[in-house]
Amino acid sequence: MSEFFNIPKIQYEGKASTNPLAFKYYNPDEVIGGKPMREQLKFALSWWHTMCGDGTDMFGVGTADKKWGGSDPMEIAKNKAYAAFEIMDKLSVDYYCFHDRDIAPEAGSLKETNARLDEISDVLKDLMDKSGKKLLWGTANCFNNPRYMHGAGTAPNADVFAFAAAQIKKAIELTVKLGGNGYVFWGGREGYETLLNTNLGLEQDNMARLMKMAVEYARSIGFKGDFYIEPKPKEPTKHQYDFDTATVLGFLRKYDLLGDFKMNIEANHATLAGHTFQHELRVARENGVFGSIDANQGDMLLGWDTDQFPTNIYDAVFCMYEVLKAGGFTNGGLNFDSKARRGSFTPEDIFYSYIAGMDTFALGLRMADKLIKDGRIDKFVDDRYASWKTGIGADVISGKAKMAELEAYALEKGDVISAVSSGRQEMLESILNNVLFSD
Ligand code: XUL
Ligand code: CO
Repeated sequence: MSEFFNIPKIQYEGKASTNPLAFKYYNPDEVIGGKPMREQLKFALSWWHTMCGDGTDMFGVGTADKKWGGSDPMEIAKNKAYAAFEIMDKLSVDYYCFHDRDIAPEAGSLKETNARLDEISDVLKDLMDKSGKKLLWGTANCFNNPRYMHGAGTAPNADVFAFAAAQIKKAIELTVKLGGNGYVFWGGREGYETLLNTNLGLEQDNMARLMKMAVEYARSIGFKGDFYIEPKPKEPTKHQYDFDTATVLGFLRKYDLLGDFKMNIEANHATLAGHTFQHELRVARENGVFGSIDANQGDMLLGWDTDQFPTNIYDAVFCMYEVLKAGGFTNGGLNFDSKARRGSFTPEDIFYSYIAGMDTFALGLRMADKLIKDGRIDKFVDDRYASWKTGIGADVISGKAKMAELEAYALEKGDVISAVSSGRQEMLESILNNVLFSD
């Protein structure tokens, strides 16, 4: 494999190391919580940010060179693949994720574009066979091209819907060809700017139609993995239909899609929706739709999707706590939908960024495992709900107690204030810090 980076393979050196090009907490084969860290964390590289994103924003051009030494579009696309596999190898990242347009640029017609995808996916397949790296999930970029300015699956125009369907069909074929166990729908422009020009009901019905067709087709060509919806409340549209996990759950139930779909929860999308990352994961877990994770973080002082590499330890602990409580990842994993800052533009910054994110989640996993083993917080929560296990609580749960029985019970008690106990939030926060930072 050609060398794009003058950087050695990143080794685990432990927390005392001061080497910036070493892992302090991520030790891939160390067993934590019953499985090697690489299996608990299932880290994935995001093709779009890492291989394509050059730092372009609405105020300026790119700052990082992401041509990877190529000059024509297909040479660049191939070099991206070689460079990506070098990054994955050197960082011990076992998975990757892509949008169709990240791995090969669009050509003059759909037919030509698809031929490019065939060519590049052969290169990817070959690299995967040689390296053992895997595809976590694939997706279609149905938001960049001007044809999707009013949406794709929710476009007001049926031709645009048909084009999006064709693109998704091909992206599913690529996902199957590359052995991916996940297919993501992120509703790029599936939302609206103003209700003055929008038929909200038809748009959502059509999105569900597209998803049903996608499932039917994927199953017919042997896809056994999970479909994911990635909730996001706003950006690029003012109101995205997949606002948050609860909203998406309502959609999946209404259109009878729950059997095939789970959530791909993104940290920064959760905070844009006014939730914590853990809230979104908990809602997904409690409703049996916890699937995969896009790991990143936002800046609490900014109101947009900054997609920063995650370095907040508390968030990582709470996330990995939910993952462990969900029984670990099945088809999903932890994709870094994260980009180095525009000012962090050198090739080494890619490595520093991934090391920061991976070590944060590795530490999060170690600490979440400690928290669960410590058991004080779980026990407190259990005890707090003890009244549901016996007496009137158990009768409510079994259905024995109805309104009349509950009234009789309350009348007999006269008052129930003596049964109410403290929530002990501060004590629990202190226990949390004690468990996390006790050595
Ligand atoms: C955009 C975003 C996407 C999805 C995949 O906010 O997160 O990159 O993860 O389409
Ligand atoms: Co994402």
